Amino acid sequence: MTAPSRPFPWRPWLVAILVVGGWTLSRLQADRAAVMPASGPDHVAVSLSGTPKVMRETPIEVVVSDSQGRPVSGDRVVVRLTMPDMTMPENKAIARPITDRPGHYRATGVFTMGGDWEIEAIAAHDHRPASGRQRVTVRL
Ligand SMILES: [Cu+2]
Repeated sequence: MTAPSRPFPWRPWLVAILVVGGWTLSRLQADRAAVMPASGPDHVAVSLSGTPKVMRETPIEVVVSDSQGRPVSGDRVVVRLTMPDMTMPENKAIARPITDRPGHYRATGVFTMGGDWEIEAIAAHDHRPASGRQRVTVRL
């Protein structure tokens, strides 16, 4: 007499597949997180030299550094000029790297009217964007 044929034990196999699959998925996600450089929240400092005047080209200097204070070169840096108290047409400028000064960028902005402005510099590259702001009052 032959032993009664037992059905194939699916259940342990299913459990094993789910466990291995879940582990693989979590590994993939960990790898993806590792690809993003852990440069921390970068520091973006905005400064003006001198007092800006309406409708004059104004040099705006931006310094980008990482969480350890080291200069970050090779970023794409955009400067946005807005007025906190009103809606204005878009006013943007690209900040270009300053030769021989790592982490330093310079843009030329034009404040189109007198009043309180905010300068925001956004730096991005292979890290998540970081930004810095500076308020300034522009006189006629
Ligand atoms: Cu305005």
